[in-house]
Amino acid sequence: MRTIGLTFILTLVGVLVLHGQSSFMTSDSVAVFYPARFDAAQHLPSFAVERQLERAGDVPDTWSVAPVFTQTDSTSTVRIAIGEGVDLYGNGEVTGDLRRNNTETVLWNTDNYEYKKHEGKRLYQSHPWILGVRPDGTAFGVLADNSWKQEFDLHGGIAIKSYSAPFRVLVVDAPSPQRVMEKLGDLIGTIPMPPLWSLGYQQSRFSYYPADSVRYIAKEFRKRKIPADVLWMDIDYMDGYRIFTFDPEGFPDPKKLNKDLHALDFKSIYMIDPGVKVDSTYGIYQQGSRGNHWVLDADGEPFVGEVWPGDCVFPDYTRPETREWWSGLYPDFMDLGIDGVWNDMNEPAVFDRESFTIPENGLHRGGGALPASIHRRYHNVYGLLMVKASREGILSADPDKRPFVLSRANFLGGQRYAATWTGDNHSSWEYLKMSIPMSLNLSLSGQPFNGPDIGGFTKNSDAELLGHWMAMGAYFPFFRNHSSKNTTAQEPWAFGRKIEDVSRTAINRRYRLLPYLYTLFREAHETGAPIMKPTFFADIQDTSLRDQQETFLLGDHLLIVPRWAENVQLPKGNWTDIAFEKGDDGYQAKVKLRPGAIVPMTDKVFQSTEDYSNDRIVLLINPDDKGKARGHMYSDAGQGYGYQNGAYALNSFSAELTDKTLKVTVQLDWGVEPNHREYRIGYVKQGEIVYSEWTTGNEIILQL
Ligand code: NBV
Repeated sequence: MRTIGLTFILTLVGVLVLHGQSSFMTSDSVAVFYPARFDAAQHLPSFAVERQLERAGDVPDTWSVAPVFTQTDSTSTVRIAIGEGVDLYGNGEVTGDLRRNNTETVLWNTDNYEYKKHEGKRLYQSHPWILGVRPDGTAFGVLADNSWKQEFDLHGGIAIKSYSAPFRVLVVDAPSPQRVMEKLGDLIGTIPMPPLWSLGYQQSRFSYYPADSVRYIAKEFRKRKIPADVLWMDIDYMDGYRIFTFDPEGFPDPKKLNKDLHALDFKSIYMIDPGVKVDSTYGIYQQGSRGNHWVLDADGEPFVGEVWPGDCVFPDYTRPETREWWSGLYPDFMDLGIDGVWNDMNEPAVFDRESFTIPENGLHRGGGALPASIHRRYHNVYGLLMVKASREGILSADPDKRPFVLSRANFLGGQRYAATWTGDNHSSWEYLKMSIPMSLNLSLSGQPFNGPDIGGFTKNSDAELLGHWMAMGAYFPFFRNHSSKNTTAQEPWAFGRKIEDVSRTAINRRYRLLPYLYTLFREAHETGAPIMKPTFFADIQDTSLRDQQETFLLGDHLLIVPRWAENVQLPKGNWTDIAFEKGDDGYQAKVKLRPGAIVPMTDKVFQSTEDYSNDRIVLLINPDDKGKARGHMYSDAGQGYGYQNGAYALNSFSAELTDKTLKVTVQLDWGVEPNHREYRIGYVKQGEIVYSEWTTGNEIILQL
């Protein structure tokens, strides 16, 4: 154990520099630093870190990223010096630039309409995590293992000030940012394998009402041959916003609605908020009150605050009994044929309080390993605990199905339970552009399954904006168009034929790329790798790419360049454009294939993942300057857990270009050889794709 002296040195008046700290290595690249007087009861068990931190050795003297702890009566601060030229990323869901140097972020989950409150410096989620990338491409990560209210200040270094007792800090140091992300995945866990359908295009609106308007939307998609997988039910489906109920007029028969949607190959997702209406005649309120499930105010009475239904009480998810009760509400609900759940307002948002949430002195009773404490400690994990319970409930309803939960609030580590979207953005070019760095920083904070409201939530979208947003959104991990009440309709056809065609083309591309995208989700699940990655991941030593935020990588092989992008610096090498269609509508993003890459794509488009098949795969190939290329593809049933017992295939592809041929060898690395799969080469040259014949064997040859 490395101990940096045992004396507390008084520096400024009332500020202690704690030199009694201890530290150890917990693996070859992860160090953990404990402040002196660390009180485990104030911070553990951790919500972010899943792994047991066992001592594997001393922190070497050469270790460069070392926190310095200081303390006042009410705050604890950690300062970490960073070297010259280090670029900072992460901090979760943030507005502004991709590079986080010289920014401040408050971690206090906040319902932030249009990101306008607090200058957009606190949003719906909290990720006490920073990724630092040095000029030479080596990298480090800093994880403040702390759920309390805290502030990150990245001016000239990293300073984290928490309104709590001193907390421990984990530091990862690795040869590349990619390795740091894997280490993060190892520490905080990764996303569960999502159902394949959740990678499809999704259409939402606050709210489609009544049920027939949902049916209408479903039919329009099919009639117009615009692929889509999911329709979303926002709060108006409920009876007076009472969760787990249905409006008797607008949604009298949800089971029938879901059946009708399934017949059209649509999945349905319904919203569930945490606030439970105070109404003595309402079953959920009665049950929750009997079970003592509500968060308490400072006087020990159930805290009552206003949300959509009027006065509400809020489940105290720190209590194991309450989580169990909450989980238990889902089986009957899911039994109506509901496919997924959308947990909104779970910061939690409370309308009639100046702080817009439960007061910091509200009381949570905890239980199990979690101690009772005030809301200031548990506020940032309220959403995480909620979606954990939601997910468990959905899974118990049907253990053979992969649950899908979307959450607005969350915390570092919460990707284990729910995907996310970036809340109430605005239909404008500013927000369209902002959505790239936002999604990238979330992706660099352990949450790969995310995306914005495509088209923008508030105010009116327009043809140009929607066209460009659809054309770019097709490459975000989560691809859902959503808009607010009293705004112009925003379905792909809402602005006429031209934008409908643009949208269809973009969505078609997405569906064709599903074999590749699904492989990326598998990788994220296995290793914690982001799906959407910053452009600089293509060449971590090229510091001129570090602030590129109009372009992004989808996996390692595709670089997405939106059509509106102006400040574009490409990574070195021959990244070649994939010509997905004949002609150019002027909206579709440029999709560039990395030199040396092979990307699997389907040979045709599907109207939904229900009729998706990967029996015929086109291998898009861009040989590098040595004539070589590689790639791989993961496939399984797209649903269920058979993959855990070997029902999957991981194929790898390697290509070699000679004067006369382009030859690909297909190999099965793991799993079971997929039946009847046919492959064909798609040799990507600038402006065209040259195809081989279809082949069933392990060798595919394109004669040149
Ligand atoms: O449930 C309504 C909306 C929802 O559409 C949106 O996506 C959430 O971010 N919800 C917020 C409540 C308030 C919207 C003004």
